[in-house]
Amino acid sequence: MAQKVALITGITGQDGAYLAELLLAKGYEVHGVKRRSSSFNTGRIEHIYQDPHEQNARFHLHYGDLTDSTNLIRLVQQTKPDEVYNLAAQSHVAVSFETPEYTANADGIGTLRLLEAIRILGMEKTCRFYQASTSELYGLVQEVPQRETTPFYPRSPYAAAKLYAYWIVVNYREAYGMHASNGILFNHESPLRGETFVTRKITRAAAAIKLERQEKLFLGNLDAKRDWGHAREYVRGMWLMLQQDEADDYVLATGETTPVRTFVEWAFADVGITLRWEGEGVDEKGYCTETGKCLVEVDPRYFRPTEVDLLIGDPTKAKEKLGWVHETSPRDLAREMVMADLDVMKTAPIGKGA
Ligand code: NDP
Ligand code: GDR
Repeated sequence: MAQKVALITGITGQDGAYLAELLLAKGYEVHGVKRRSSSFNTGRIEHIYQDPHEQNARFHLHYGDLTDSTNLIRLVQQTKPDEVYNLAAQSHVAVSFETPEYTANADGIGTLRLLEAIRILGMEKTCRFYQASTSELYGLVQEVPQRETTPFYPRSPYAAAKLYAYWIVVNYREAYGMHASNGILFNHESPLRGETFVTRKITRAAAAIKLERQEKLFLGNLDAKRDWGHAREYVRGMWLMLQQDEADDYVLATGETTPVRTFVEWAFADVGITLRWEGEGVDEKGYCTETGKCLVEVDPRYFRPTEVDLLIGDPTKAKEKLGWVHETSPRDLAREMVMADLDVMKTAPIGKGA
């Protein structure tokens, strides 16, 4: 069988790194789109980097941006992919309130640009398309657990942009017969998770506080509940979606939900620190040790103008049609991330502003 070619946008992100690893292991030729940055932004894919001068290199990086149509057309034309995975996005929900127009441009219209590039080049019948859709589409709770048929109610500029992307993918499937699928993925984390998402912020801080490199952790809403799975397992689900005879939309989730505050307790327990909730209010104290040292405090600056309170997914369709199941529980995920951050934090800069 001829070697398959994949084009991945968002290659420098958490999912891009795991997906590239998976596809290379399956024998694909992989092309990744990265943005120009004033500093190195390829830390997550260093271990699979191949020198372009090497003969038979199967991993190639290209500069690009979802806000640049001509760039996307050229990349699709040059690489002639069998499968396109659109993972690129301004993916931070809180940041989308600060940069709503850019988020709409990259996450919403960016998806349209990529679909159009495929269509303009006459590849709509040969090139399969994966769209990184999200459980944020469910937003304000309409039904639990959330499944493919649950109505959407986006609660952020990010979710509204992803809603457009979701529907334009469905439309290109119906209008042009494209093999285009939405993966409605619930939160997935890993040691490669971006440092400003809540799980990684917590595991890094627990490790840094244990190593006496940080005094305190400031967080926002501790009562939000999320369905957290392992990113490595979720990228396998993306690939499975594109191997089906028919394109379709699928939820990937664990079916278990956990409050942010429980994740805090787990992470600190994993570094050997037992925390007690001392409450909020005038004497706001947050989470403190038995000796009265308060290590985790709530800072309203991290509250969102509109919040998504509860996410819990029902992955039955993915299990029945794709044979996809998650393996790592949220509890084990937290432990894996903490252990990895204990190593990282021995040498890494702490980083301000997360
Ligand atoms: P990350 O934030 O880790 O990665 C996002 C990637 O997109 C990075 O490579 C980033 O580049 C790139 N990017 C951002 N803006 C642009 C742009 N304008 N043009 C080209 N590339 C761009 O996200 P994840 O890996 O966690 O998520 C992957 C995708 O899945 C995203 O679309 C996200 O919205 C979606 N998603 C994620 C979930 C999760 O829990 N992780 C759940 C559901 C959906 P750079 O490194 O230069 O910033
Ligand atoms: P989310 O992930 O918004 O679900 O989007 P994030 O980890 O940012 O927030 C999860 C929940 O934790 C609460 N929270 C905090 N969040 C951050 N980032 N920082 C804090 O200090 C903090 N304190 C409390 C949040 O309010 C929220 O309720 C992620 C992204 O990967 C999206 O791209 C993806 O689509 C969804 O997951 C599914």
